[in-house]
Amino acid sequence: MMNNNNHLVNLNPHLKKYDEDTLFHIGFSSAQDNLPEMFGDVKFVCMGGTAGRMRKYSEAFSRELEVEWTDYTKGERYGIFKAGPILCISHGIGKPSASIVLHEVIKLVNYAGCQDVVFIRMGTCGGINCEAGTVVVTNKALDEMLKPEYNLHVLGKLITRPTQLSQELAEDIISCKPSSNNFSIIRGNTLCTSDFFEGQARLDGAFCHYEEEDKMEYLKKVRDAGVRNIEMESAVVAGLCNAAQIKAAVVCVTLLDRLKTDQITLTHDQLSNYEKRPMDVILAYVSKKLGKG
Ligand code: DUR
Repeated sequence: MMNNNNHLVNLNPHLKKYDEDTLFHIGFSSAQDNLPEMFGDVKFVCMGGTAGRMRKYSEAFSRELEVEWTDYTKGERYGIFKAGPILCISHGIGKPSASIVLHEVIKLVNYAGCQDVVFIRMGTCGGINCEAGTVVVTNKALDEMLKPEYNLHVLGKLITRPTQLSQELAEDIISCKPSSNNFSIIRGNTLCTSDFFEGQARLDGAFCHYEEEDKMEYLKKVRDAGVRNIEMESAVVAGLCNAAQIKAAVVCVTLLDRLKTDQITLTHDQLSNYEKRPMDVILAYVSKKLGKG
């Protein structure tokens, strides 16, 4: 029988009709896996692009917080790791990939009966008017028209979900200074696009019908809307967590300043150093929340 632990408000009423819900892309079943036992203690769901990075983050959480580590990865789509009360899951690149895993993870935490869970995207991004390596905590995710909306076609109609993130959680995160505090942490809006090249006004894609001036004109408009970084998943995290009334945050490190360049030319060492920064920030936050700070 299906776990009777549904507690999140606003979730799909049809779910009650299923004796078994197969979470196909992450490889769990509400009837065959004891989700409350496996995941009932989860308080933080951390998400980022690649399985390899989420594995590293989960290993660091486990080491630093001295909590048990488990690799729950089943298939090849998404990596899933647990470090005590922290679930680390990869979401791939872009809104469709992030949306699929978020639907399943929101149902997972619901079936597991997780209480007061927060979702945090820890990612990479392009910066606007800030030095590479800056960590940006998102206020709201904006679409390409600079609206704070996540739009999706459903039954042939466009539906809109708001993408304002929790101010309280963002402030809480920013107030926890990581031990390796040799970088800036700023707040700003995040432009969330459906493409890395033309969608982010790059001049170096396989196709480009606009000029440098057009690119700069758009990026300046973006900057004037309070945008400090550009990535491809924040709107889904914000939109779906708002719909589920789950508190969420987006914490991303900039890999370049898009007002200066388009190509990411960091060395392997620079990249892994920058990629550790969202981790340092969230480790400080989680440590404080768990009373280990
Ligand atoms: N990303 C961007 N734009 C950048 C740098 C990083 O979208 O300029 C993020 C989002 C996406 C992945 O998941 O990293 C693309 O490299």
